[in-house]
Amino acid sequence: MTRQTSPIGANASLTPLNEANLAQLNSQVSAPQYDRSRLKPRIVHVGVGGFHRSHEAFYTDELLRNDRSSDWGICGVGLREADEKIASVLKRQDYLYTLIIRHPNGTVESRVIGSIVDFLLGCHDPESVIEQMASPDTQIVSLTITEGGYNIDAATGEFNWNHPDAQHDLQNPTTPKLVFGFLTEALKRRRARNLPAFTIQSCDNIQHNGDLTRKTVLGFARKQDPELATWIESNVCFPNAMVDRITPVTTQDDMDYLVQEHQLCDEWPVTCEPFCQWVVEDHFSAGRPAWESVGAQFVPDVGPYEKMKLRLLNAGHSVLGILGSIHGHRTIDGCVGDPLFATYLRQFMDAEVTPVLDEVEGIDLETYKDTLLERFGNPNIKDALSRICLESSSKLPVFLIPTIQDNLARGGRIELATLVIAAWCFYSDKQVDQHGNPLEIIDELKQPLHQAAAATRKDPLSFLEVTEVFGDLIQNERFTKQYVSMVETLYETTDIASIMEDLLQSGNDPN
Ligand code: CS2
Repeated sequence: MTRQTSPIGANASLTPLNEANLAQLNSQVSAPQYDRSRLKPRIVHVGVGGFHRSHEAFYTDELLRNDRSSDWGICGVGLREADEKIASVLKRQDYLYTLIIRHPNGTVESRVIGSIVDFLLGCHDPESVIEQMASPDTQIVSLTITEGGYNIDAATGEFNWNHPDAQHDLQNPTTPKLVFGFLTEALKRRRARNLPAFTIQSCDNIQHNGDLTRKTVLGFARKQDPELATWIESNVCFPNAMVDRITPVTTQDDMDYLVQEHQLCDEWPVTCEPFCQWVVEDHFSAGRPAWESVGAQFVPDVGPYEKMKLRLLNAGHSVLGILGSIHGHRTIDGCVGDPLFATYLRQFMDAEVTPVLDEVEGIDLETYKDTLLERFGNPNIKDALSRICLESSSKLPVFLIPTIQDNLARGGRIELATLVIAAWCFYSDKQVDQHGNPLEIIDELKQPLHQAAAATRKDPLSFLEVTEVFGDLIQNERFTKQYVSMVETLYETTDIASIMEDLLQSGNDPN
């Protein structure tokens, strides 16, 4: 086989990543040895971001490497115009990409993942996506659509049917925009064709992600065809799952690393930490890969695992993300390298989160928290706070606000979490750190949050009036009293570190 070289003339020995070049890769790059041509797109995955590529696609690649008889391939799907880039990069690379696993001690593993075998763009060709989902090959449709993709209004806890895309999908079921529209139409066709249902498997950071997906898909189906809804109810499984692997945004440095170390030209590799966890409920409508043979855990009830991970890891990220951004930190490892932030995070976990968690079988919470701090501190994972703070309006109602609510209900401590809400108000209002450097805020609710936050001087509770984020938190006097005093101090001093220090001090105070 002749090696295809890169058109970049300056470095004639650069190898572009594609199927034809797999056998020629530098021996330090671990390439799939299995025959990709016999894989079937049995999994359709919606949302092929970094996380899917470091997690489900990685587990599936590992399985294919270990079991040559397995033919579980993945067809990636993007639904938005923003997915055009990943669609074209993956196509050029025969759907291959490199996973760069960076260990804390500096060891780096580069591994080409081969489990994705196709990619479709729903925004350009919805029919192709619906038909792929409706194909007899498809046994699982999995989703990484982000917390916001579930479109839940925190004020009601329900799907927001007023969303223009939801209205569009109900009126145009064969050209949908939202994943729920695609799923409903595909299931409708499977039922009409007497094909078995597929499993819908959420891989997002949401408590009871499967149950929530089920509720929304049933809602869509009911509004169109109640009999279809009944069929879905008895045929489609929606396993809940806890997913975990820290996956920062890919940077130019990642691409340069592959070029320099391995003469490999990958247009969109993914970097991640070595840690990886997937805990899934074992309800599948039409079979599943033997992911347990490559480390996934199948359990009867994922609830306690999900809650532990969302409330400690994801909320921990948000605590560092918002407080750290105001302080002027840029990355998660930068934050935990600062003793004040590391201590604050640990106290938040110990004093406010641990008391509201349930027993988690086989997990010692103290060890779990120690491991989180080590993972966050991995100096080779430069996880930017801008990624963590991205779409905070759909993260905090899942990661942090429920802990405040639980503690309000049980008379537990709320101070450390409340400062994060007060700081988020300041962050949304000022949009700069305390040194005046601009903060890059990407959030669907950026404008309404900014407006509400900017009115704080006149009405200290104005930020909490964004009820689609805060629900009825504004009604709780204990919370609002604490919140107002923190907002006032923050606006007066703008010194987040000294407020954090004071809180830690008062938390240690025996009185
Ligand atoms: C992060 C997550 O988005 C966030 O704010 O907390 O992406 C986190 O890195 C992953 O859930 C880790 O499994």
